[in-house]
Parts: sequence; structure tokens; C-alpha cells
Amino acid sequence: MIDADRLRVLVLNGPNLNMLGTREPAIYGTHTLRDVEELVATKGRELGLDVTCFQSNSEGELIDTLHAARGTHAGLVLNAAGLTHTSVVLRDAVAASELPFVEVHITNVHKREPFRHTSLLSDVAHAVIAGAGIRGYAFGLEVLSDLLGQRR
Ligand code: DHK
Repeated sequence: MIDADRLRVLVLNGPNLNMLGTREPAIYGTHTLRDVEELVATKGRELGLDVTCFQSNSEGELIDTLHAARGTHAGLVLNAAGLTHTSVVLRDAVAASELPFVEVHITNVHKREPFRHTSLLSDVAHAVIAGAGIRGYAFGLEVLSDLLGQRR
């Protein structure tokens, strides 16, 4: 149920994150995408936010979702996964959405391969959280909640 009094926040997950839990568990851990969704639903309730989650392996679907979120959501928690490091079009879609956002990475990308050290999103993100595991999504919601509270 959508509550008109609660700000809507989109939690958007990019390619391969549907494989969480079984994908390279030594790197990404054993929590699943479902665990992420339950975590942000709980945190959202605690913060009084109306959280919607979406994951896609398709860049186009992620872009369409960002376009649809413009004007319907107040903020964004985004793990663009590998597209973080490569996608100009996703960056452009985030900018077009005009949503304040927190960039989240489950792993500490700066401790990993050099190609993961570059983000096409960080310079336009409100905050960047990396290496906190899936708790990073909950932290992202807290940061966004503070920011949106200040803007109300
Ligand atoms: C997830 C991915 O799928 C990688 O492509 C990124 C990110 C890191 C994460 O840590 O959540 O490089």
C-alpha cells in the first residue's frame, strides 16, 4: 500500500545482483537479493519511507525505471554494479531523474581491481558507501532519510 505521507525511495540494483548469495560468495557474501529487499523494507518502515525495489540485468530497463522514478520518487539508493564503472547512459539517466542518490557497493571496490576504482556516478552522488556488505543499503537509506528530512 502506498502511503501519501511517506516519501517514496527507489532501491535500484544493477546487473548480476540477482545472483547474490551464490555469486562469488567469498567476495560478495552469502546474503541474497531477497535479504537486501527485506533489509531495506524493514529499514524503510523504521524511517517512515515507502521503499520500492527493482533489479535488472538490462541497462535499458534500469534507465526506463529511472525515467519513471522522476517525479514519483523522492530519492534513490543505487548499486549499479559493473555499470558503475562503464555506463555513461546510466549516469545520464540518473541525472535526468533529478533524484538525490546514495551510491552503494557491497564490496570495497577500492581494494579490488583498478577498473573498479572508477565510478561514473560518484561525483554526482550525495554519498558513496562501499565495503559495508548489504548493510550499506540500510546505511544508504538512513543518509537519504536525513537528506530528505532536511529538504522537507
Ligand atoms: C557489484 C558488482 O557487481 C561489481 O561489478 C562492482 C559491486 C562492485 C558491489 O560491490 O556491490 O564492481
